[in-house]
Amino acid sequence: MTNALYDQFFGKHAGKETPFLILEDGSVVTHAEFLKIASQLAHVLSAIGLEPGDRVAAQVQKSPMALALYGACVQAGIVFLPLNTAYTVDELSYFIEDSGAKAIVCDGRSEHLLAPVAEKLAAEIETLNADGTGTLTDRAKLMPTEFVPVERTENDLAALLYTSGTTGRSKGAMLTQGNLLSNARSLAEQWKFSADDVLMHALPIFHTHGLFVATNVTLEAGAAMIFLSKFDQDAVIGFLPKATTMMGVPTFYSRLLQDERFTRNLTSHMRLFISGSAPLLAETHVQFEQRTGHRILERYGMTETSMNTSNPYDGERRAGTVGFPLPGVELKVTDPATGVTLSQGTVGQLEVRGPNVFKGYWQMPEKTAEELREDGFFITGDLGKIDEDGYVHIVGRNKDLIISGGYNIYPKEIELVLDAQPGVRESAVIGVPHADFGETVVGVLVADTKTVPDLDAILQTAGASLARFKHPRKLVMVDSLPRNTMGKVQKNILREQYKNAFGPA
Ligand code: MLC
Ligand code: AMP
Repeated sequence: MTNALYDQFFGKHAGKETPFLILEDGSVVTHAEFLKIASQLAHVLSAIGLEPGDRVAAQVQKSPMALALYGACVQAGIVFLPLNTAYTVDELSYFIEDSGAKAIVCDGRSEHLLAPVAEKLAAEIETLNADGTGTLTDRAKLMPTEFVPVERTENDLAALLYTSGTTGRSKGAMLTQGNLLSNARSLAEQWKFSADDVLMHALPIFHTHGLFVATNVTLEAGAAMIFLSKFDQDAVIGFLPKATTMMGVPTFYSRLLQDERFTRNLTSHMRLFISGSAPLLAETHVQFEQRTGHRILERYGMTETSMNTSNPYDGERRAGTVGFPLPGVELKVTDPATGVTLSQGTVGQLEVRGPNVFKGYWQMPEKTAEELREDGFFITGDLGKIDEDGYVHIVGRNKDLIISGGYNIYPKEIELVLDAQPGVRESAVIGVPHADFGETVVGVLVADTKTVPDLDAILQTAGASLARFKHPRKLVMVDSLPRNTMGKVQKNILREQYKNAFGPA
């Protein structure tokens, strides 16, 4: 029987009484205990009637049980579909229906909201609350603590992670066992993770960063994580003396730099700080080194590809760059119009190929064909160049995307909501610099000639269907939107115009 993901990340830790999760209350879940919980959950998934390849959609708060659900899916051959806890029912319904999930796991407080979706799909619904209680846990407790893992090949799906599309319709990125395995192995090696490491884990576990980069690397190395329920500055600073490494989005590091308790002394024992998911300002990199003596290691990845590049562990970590392609990952810079490879130093679109690159978008062959070439290169939508020393620089995006505090926001999705509001003729949504979140959302509205839009009411209505982090932080009225000769809205002009909306850029 083979299930390489199980063997590598879970099975090999059977019986190991070393810490895996160190929790905020000081309690510890060992590797062996974690595997037992995951096995019990795998039994529940089987008892529900889930077959290998079925999808489990989970919108649950971060907890050891929530993480063990991922482990359970790996063992039972189920495709894990984690969902942002900020999503509204409207947003969730789409993901759950599109994936055809056979089971939904949610907080007890959302059960009544998701019950109609579950009914429509004839899906089982189980609850898992932030404190670890719920129907899922009740059932798991009655189950055996060992589960014979289901056979899986490296080409079988392990997870479905939704990423929004430029048309406003989200796409499910199909990640295989092989994608996750190869990436975690490579990262653990590059970043020299060992069983002695303790990772500060303050990221959410519904995205690639917190779930696959942080967790899989820790599991690969047999290391431990300080598993905080969220990024809480006091908790991070309080627990840092117990950590050896940290992973975070740039907002984590810029927030820590604002805290006078975050000193050279506090961080002197740390081995490594890693940043990704959004651009780390060179300025933050420099300030961080001045304050702590550590050079943050910046890496670059995506939901569809996991990690593509990384600054070196031993060599120079160059501020404002994302380092070199990981071993086995090919990266080229191409002309967006022709796909022809450009010469070194020229800015173009970044394309990547390797064992890390996903299998395609769930039930969207046309979208897959648009972005994943037949020869295996994936068109990332990021713009960049490779410098004379081989470092990759990301200089912009060829996709209409805002990244706020590490969360992706697709303007089209918000524009569709704004356009439907009374008094709005049309809208354009842009990202502008923001000191805390890196970028934040501004909605530019053109009024209908007959009605005057009520901006407060618009924000409130938008809030009913869009997750809070997607809400425009500012709405402005203009007479008309700037357009080019083709009639396309020139968002670059708007971005320039509103770049200081939240203070000097
Ligand atoms: C929370 N809010 C946000 C937000 N996070 N708004 C915009 N952008 C965000 N990222 C909302 C809250 O709901 C709240 O609403 C208000 O903003 C202020 O909240 P806060 O207390 O300041 O936020 P906080 O809870 O501290 O969260 C901020 C954060 C969090 C940066 C810690 O967003 C975070 O953990 N981000 C990490 C995202 C991540 O893991 N991305 C990886 C994607 S994978 P109100 O109602 O109070 O105003 C990927 C691939 C790769 O990209 O390469 O890794
Ligand atoms: P997601 O779709 O959430 O996985 O986000 C992936 C996107 O995040 C990439 O396409 C990049 O635009 C961005 N990203 C990730 N890491 C970095 C980084 N280190 N620097 C700049 N952008 C990054």
